[in-house]
Amino acid sequence: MTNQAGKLLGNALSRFRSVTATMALGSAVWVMEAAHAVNDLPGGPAVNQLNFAPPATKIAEEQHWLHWFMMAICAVIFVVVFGVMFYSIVKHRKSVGHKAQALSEPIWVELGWTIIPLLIVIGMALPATKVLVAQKDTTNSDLTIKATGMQWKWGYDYIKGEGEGISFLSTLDNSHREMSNSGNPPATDDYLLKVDNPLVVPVGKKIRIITTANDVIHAFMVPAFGIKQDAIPGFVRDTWFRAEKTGDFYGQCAELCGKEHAYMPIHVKVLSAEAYTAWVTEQQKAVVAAK
Ligand SMILES: [Cu+2]
Repeated sequence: MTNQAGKLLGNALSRFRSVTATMALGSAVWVMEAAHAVNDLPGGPAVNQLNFAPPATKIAEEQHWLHWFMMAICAVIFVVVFGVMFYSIVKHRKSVGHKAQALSEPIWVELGWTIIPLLIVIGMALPATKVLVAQKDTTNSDLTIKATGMQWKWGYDYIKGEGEGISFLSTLDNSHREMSNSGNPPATDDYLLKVDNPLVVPVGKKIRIITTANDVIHAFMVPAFGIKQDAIPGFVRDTWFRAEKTGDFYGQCAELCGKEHAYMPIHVKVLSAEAYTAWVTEQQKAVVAAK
């Protein structure tokens, strides 16, 4: 009986060992494959990305600056406050003979710990408010485009400016849908970010994006432009960007909107002024041909 139990235990152990070995090998292969096959996507996510997306607008640049500015202030406060605290705790501990002192709440301490944090908060709020106000200023745009969130695609209507009247839907590219459905997608740089019709805009122009939705709340987000605006059914919200360089920039719906929330990417193609004019002409020709 004991012999049998020992045998069973031995079998179980060796099976466990081979399963863990296979798992370790499998994950090592997976990590290596991923590291070799997926590359950074310019204008989109990068492999092992830790920081924000490289900025493509002035606003996004200022957001980065603010982020690191605040981070530095918080880090300094953290080190100073905890440094003084732990120094005091260790240096003046009871076991080395220190006794608690009765304090009469000196006024200079109270003033100090009220005024200094107040100044720090003001110092942080001023530059933040400046950027926030600039972010919300959608006046004097060169181009106005309405982005309508739908389960699960985006509709773009060029409302004002060059290209007025152009209107199309932008959905996930079918090949990416198939990759996702397969349950084992191959390593792809722009996985689930490829669309049939990207949003096309000219470089260096102020683009106002009006957001709304047809069904549930979605959100229009393009990290490289530093924009993220809810698209709410029955409401109109707006945001703006001025791309500093041409290229492809990627974003996604940023408000959980249902089972295919991950399948409504945003691809913005920023073209030179001439290329944009050519694109507009081509689009308008297509509209005339369709009539
Ligand atoms: Cu959505």
